[in-house]
Amino acid sequence: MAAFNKFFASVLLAVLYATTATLAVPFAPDAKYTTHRVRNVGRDLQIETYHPESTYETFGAGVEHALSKRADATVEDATVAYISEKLGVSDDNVHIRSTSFIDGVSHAYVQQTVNGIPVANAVANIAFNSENKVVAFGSSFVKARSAKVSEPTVTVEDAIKAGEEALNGKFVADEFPEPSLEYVAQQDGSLKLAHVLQVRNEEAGTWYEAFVDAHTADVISVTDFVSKATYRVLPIQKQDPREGFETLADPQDTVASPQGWHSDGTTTTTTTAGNNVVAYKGATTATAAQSSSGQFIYTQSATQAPTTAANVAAAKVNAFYIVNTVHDIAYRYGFTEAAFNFQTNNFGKGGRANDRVTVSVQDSASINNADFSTPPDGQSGRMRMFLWDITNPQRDGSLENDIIVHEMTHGITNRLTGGGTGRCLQTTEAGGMGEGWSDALAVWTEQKTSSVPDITIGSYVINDSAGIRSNPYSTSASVNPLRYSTIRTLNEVHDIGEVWANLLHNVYASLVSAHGFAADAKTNPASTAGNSVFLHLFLDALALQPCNPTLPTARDAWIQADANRYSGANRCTLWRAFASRGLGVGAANHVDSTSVPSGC
Ligand SMILES: *[C@@H]1O[C@H](CO)[C@@H](O)[C@H](O)[C@H]1NC(C)=O
Ligand SMILES: [Ca+2]
Ligand SMILES: [Zn+2]
Repeated sequence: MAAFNKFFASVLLAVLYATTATLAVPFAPDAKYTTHRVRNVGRDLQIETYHPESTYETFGAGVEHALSKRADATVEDATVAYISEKLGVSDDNVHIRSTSFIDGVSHAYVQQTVNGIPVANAVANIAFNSENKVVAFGSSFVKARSAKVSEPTVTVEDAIKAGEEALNGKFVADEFPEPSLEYVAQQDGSLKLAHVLQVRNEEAGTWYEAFVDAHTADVISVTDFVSKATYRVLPIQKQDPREGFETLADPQDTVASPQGWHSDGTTTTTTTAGNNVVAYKGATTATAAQSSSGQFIYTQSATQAPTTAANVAAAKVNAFYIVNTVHDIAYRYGFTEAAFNFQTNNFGKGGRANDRVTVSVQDSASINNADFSTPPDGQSGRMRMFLWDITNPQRDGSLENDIIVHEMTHGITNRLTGGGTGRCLQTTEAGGMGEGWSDALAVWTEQKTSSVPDITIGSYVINDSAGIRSNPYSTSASVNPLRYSTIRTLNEVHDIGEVWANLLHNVYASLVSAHGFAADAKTNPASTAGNSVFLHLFLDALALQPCNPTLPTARDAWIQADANRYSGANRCTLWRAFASRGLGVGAANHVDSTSVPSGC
């Protein structure tokens, strides 16, 4: 019944959108992509969340800050000095939430505070290059006009009850952080005081951070930790034979995982449970066991149901291998403990520990999909892989590497953007880009040579070579016609993601054309090949970009990442690639520009 209601509500919403679209303001929702997101949550509740727009400036070789001349000034001091001067706020309003250091660039992520209380949706991020100059600054600080000091009149207990009721889930006291008080900036400039607490519903697959008004007990905003992949199913067509299984010896990268994949330095397992990942079906204790000969060998049978014991084990082993491998690759390129990654033991290298990724294979909660929830640094990322019932026997998402990589990338992008809060890819446009990065990294891992073929996602699970997106990713505009301006006609995050992923596909092709391809890029970040350059800029830009980026601000972060790491050597290559699909100089509000800066 609940499912029916939900379905009905979404149909209704679709009809309303359609009606609006035929009226005088066809693209009215467009401007709101960058600051809003409308969500249907819980029982008959629709919440429109507001994120003040992030301003974003990048400074190429960098600009001085007030403490530039002071050799002993810390990143924290320099950040407070820069922001208080730049935004005309007092030092007390600038609270450093986290810092990270990635290959010569120091990042600080900042929360605006008022009366000593954080303003949840008012944040800033700043980056300093190796010469201690400011290279990027993003801010959604607000002018806090009406913030009279007020004690909450709703108790924490009542707020929990209200959040659970409204969002149809549970606050899990022994697992979730203690509720805290934060302000939520409203569009009219006022601040509302809220109890902040997490609410999860295992069956429905929801996991929210709820902002419960501390005076009215209304849920006034949510952070949605779940990135859902709602795969579109296409009519069945012919399919190429799939690539076969291989037996790999010691695939772990011991630079990224110093204790290997089965030890956290204290406990060593002989199962698909380790420092970065636990892969299981049903319960975290139901992991695939290593045989006495030290091998995880389970032969998958394509003609039998995925639920046979051997097939379940093969799925757990493959998911474990892929998530660990993505951990290791991303680690090499900057997604380390101090940059808010997912590990049980951080080996004293900073960041919050005890947050390895949990991977539930053949999760029974759903079908034909997969999802990834990214709570803040210090709480495990949660991946759920489902079966697909388009074929007979059913197919298992855990055996399609691009789906696993796509899901894991949600964890990377949600953690690196905004400094580990999990709060900074929440607007429609930023959420759409989240889907795009996930496809783009999945595609990156599958590249084998310097040729850049057209490529699809999800073709195995639906047994259709066309895959689950509307077009293959392609350098040919006739194969994939998506441009920046296409977003005007789109409402759904995966559709928006296709635009960004195809832009990145073209950026990738340009860099590989300029610098070639290295087969060892996954473990050699020192490579100068184009695929390595691409992945550096990909991760560097995530840490540099503002909270809730747009396509133009994310593009600027790529250009700045190149200035930081390669002294701008790829500036024109990047601009030309972005401009080729409408994201050139001056592209704004989903209006294309094919211009590149003078000199390019
Ligand atoms: C996949 O599609 C092909 C072509 O339509 C079909 O012959 C084959 O039986 C399908 N495989 C499964 C497992 O459904
Ligand atoms: Ca962590
Ligand atoms: Zn996704």
